[in-house]
Amino acid sequence: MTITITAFDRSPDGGRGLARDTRVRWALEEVGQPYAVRRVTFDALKQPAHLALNPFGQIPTYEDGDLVLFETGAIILHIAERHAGLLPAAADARARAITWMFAAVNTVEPPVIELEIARLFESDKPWASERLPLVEARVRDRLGQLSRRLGGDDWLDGPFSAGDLMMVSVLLRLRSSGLLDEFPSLAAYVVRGEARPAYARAFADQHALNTRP
Ligand code: GTB
Repeated sequence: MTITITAFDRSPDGGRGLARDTRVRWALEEVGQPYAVRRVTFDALKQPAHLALNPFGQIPTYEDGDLVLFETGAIILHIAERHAGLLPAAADARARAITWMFAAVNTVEPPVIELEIARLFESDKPWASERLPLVEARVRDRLGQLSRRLGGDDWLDGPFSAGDLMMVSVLLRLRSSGLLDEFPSLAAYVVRGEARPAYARAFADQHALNTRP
């Protein structure tokens, strides 16, 4: 049975890899699982056929036979649990890697999204110049905490894991803000993630889709 994921018919980022299908592609590439991509327009996202897959009308979704999943955290955990390569075998190390997955989506990504919203959608508001520094400060707090934990290590807890895949994916969303460069060890961590052949393949595939004529 072929795994099928959904992605934007055309991502608004023009192929910069910021839409969340990229992290699922990356996980599938890491574990060597082939997959198909079904493109979904913004209109189709909110139609019954897609809402049956994801009640929130979003991409990405994941289908494998009768199994339908949404939420990238759940999708990547599922992939990592079923295929070798993204989670350590030892129970405690595995639990810690999963902890980092949750930390990425629950603790680091929320202020990152707040910053995107402040920059992209609120910059014309009369209170924007007061709010933006507050949001940036919350992102800096998280980056400082994360960089202190990473220290001089390559990855968050031993070998590369699904926790790193998720954390790097979240941090990539910050690159255009310049904030990541204030934390050189995190900037280097992200570059290490991007240098993985599986990431390069995932990025190239979504880029080809989003830059096609
Ligand atoms: N919590 C969910 C998950 O992790 O799967 C969030 C899924 C989600 O936010 N999906 C977005 C979506 O479908 C695409 S990734 N949005 C359409 C909608 O809600 O109607 C977020 C995203 C979108 C676009 C860019 N970009 O163009 O730069 C970056 C990130």
